[in-house]
Amino acid sequence: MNWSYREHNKNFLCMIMAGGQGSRLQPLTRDRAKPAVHFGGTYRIIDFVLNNFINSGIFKIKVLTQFKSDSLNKHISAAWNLNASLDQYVDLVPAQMRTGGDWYKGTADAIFQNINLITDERPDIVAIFGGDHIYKMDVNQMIDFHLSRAALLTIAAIPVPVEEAHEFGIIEVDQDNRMIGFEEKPKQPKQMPGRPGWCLASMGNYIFTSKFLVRELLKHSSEGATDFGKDIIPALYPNYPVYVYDFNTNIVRGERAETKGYWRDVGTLDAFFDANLDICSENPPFDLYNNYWPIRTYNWNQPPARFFSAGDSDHPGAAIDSVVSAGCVIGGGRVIKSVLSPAVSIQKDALVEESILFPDVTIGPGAKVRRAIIEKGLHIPAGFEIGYDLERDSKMFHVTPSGIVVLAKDTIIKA
Ligand code: ADQ
Ligand code: ADP
Repeated sequence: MNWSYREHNKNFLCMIMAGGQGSRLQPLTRDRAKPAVHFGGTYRIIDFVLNNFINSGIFKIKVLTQFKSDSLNKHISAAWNLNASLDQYVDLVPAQMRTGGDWYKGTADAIFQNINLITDERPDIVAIFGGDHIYKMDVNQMIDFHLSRAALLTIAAIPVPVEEAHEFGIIEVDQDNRMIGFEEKPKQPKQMPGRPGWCLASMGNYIFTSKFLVRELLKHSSEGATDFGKDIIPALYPNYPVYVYDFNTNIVRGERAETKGYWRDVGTLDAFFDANLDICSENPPFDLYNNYWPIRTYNWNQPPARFFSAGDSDHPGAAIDSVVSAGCVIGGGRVIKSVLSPAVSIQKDALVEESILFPDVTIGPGAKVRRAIIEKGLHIPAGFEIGYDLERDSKMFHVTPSGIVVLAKDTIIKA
C-alpha cells in the first residue's frame, strides 16, 4: 500500500466526532450510534472516514463517543486494531466528565473536555472530522491547502441544493476562498454567487493549527461555547484566517472521474437508502473497488456467498444489480437492486427488490420485499409481503415520506 503523498512534514492528531444521536435515522439508531449503523453490506458508516485517514497515512486517531456507544466500541475494537508500538492507533474516547459533571454538550465541548489529549500529544495540526458521512477524501490535500494559505482553521465544503441547505452550516467565501460569512443551519440560506439554487455547505470537517485550537477552545468554552457550528466558527472567521477547502478539488488516487465530489450526509432514512443503492449501479458513483483506496472494515469471517436453484432449475437463485456479502445463501429466490449484508438468507421463490438487508436477515419462501430496510436478525415469514401496501405497512412498521418501509430490530411478524 502506498499512502497518499505528503508534501508537508507535520505531526497530526485526528479526532473523529462519533457521539451524535442520529435521531433522524431512527429506528436504525435505536440501539447504536449513527456512525455504527451498517452500510453497504459489510461496513459501518464510521469506516469511511477512518479509511480516509489511514489511506492518507495518518494513524493517530481518537474516536469521541457518547450516545449508545456499545455497538461502535465493539466494531472499532474488532476492526481497527492498528500497531500501537508504531504509535498507530484508533483510540475510543468515551465521555469521561473530566471537566465537570456533564456529558459532551456539543462538538466543541467534546474536544474541550478532552483537551489534554491534544496537549499531551503536542501535534502541529489537529483534524476534527465528523464520523457519519460517506465519501473519500485525501486528507493531505486539505492539509496542504491549509498550510499554503497560512490558515489557522480550514473547513471542508461542498455545494448543496438550496432546498437542503437549512441542514448545514452555510458558508460565504472571497476570491481566495477565505471565509467571509457563515451561518449554522440558516432558515434563509445564502446562495452561491453565479450558481443560483446552490449553497456552499460545511462538511463538518475541520483542520486546526493546534496551538490556535487549544487557545481559542479554552477562551470560548469558558464563555459558554459548546458547538463548532453554532459558536466557534462564527466567533473565529471575522478575526482570524479561516479558509474553506473546496472538496470538489480533492483527487483520490485511482478514482474514476464520475466519482469525484461524492459526499453523502446519510442523516435521513431516505438519504441512507439512496446512498446504499448508489453502490449497486453498474458504474457506481461511490466505488468500493478502487485498489488504491481500500475500504477496510471488520473481517466477518464468513464463507463465500452461495447461489442455488432449490430444486427448480427454471428459477435459480439469482442477484442482479446487487451487492451480496459473504455468508449469504440465495436458495432459489431473486434479488434485484439490493444490498445484502453478511449471512442473509433468501429462500425459495422469495423476491427482494430495491432493499437494504442488515446482517442475519432471513426472507422466507415466497416472501416479497420491495423498497425496504430490514434490521439485523429479522425473519420475514413465508409468503409475507412488504412494500406493496404502504397503508397496511405503516400500521406495523416505520414508513418514510417517500415510501421506504423500515423494520426495526426485534420486529416479530406472525405468519
Ligand atoms: P450536524 O451534523 O447537524 O452539523 P452535529 O449534530 O453537531 O452537527 O454533529 C457533527 C458531528 O459530531 C457528527 O459526526 C456527530 O455524530 C458528532 N457529534 C455530535 N454531538 C456530539 C457529541 N456530543 N459528542 C461527540 N460527537 C458528537 C455539522 C456542522 C454543520 C455541517 C454539518 C455537515 O455543525 O455546519 O454543515 O455538520 O454534516
Ligand atoms: P449492531 O452490531 O448491529 O450495531 P448490536 O446487536 O451489537 O447491533 O446492538 C447494538 C447495541 O444494542 C448493543 O449494545 C446491544 O447490546 C444492544 N441491544 C441489542 N438488542 C437489544 C435489545 N433488544 N434491548 C436492549 N439492547 C439491545
